[in-house]
Amino acid sequence: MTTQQAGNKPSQLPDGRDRLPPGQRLTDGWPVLTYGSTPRIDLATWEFRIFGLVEEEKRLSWDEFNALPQIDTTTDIHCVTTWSRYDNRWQGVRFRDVMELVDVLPEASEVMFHSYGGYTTNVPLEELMGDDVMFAHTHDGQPLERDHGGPLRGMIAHFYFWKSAKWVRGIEFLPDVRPGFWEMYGYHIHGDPWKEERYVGD
Ligand SMILES: Nc1nc2c(c(=O)[nH]1)N[C@H]1C(S)=C(S)[C@@H](COP(=O)(O)O)O[C@H]1N2
Ligand SMILES: [Mo]
Repeated sequence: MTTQQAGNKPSQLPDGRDRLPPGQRLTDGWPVLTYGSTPRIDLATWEFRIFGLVEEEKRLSWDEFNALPQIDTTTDIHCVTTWSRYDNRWQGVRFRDVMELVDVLPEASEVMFHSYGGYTTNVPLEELMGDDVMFAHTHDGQPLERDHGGPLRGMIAHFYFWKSAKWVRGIEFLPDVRPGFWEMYGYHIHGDPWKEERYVGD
């Protein structure tokens, strides 16, 4: 991994926090971090399921998903293994716009992301309402590579990158906090990089 030049890049976020969270270092490359193997996904049978605490469950085909309003946004990646990568340009669909397709029951407070291959990760619902919380199919102008989660991955810039589920295939609304895959194996249940919520006990 090479070190990215921090030179011309803004070093603070609009709210005054350091752009680079504590204990992180910049990289130009984009490492692949997958537990297990990359699933093979056929777009003809690809399906996105919205379920759990919803009035009525909903399933979307690839075409239906891509017919949703599209956004274009640029975010930083922060991996818990300490690499960060600035200025990733993503295109895809905002989380809020997916959620709007169903009536979420009032008792829902948490979301579990589910992936092809069995990976899961949990995030509090209220922390998914931001403009740049999305499902991405395009990175830096190219269709997302399979190893990086193509055809579709979650992208949540304000958490460590394990919260951004590759090969995402559904969201489940839940009444309480349940640990996802890495959260069950000792990663922090919340995962805020600026608070260094890396592992259990941090
Ligand atoms: N489905 C799935 N999503 C996943 C993972 C995984 O193993 N499976 N790894 C997570 C972790 S720990 C990280 S750091 C990022 C890595 O994404 P990348 O391989 O595109 O860099 O994906 C996250 N999403
Ligand atoms: Mo990670």
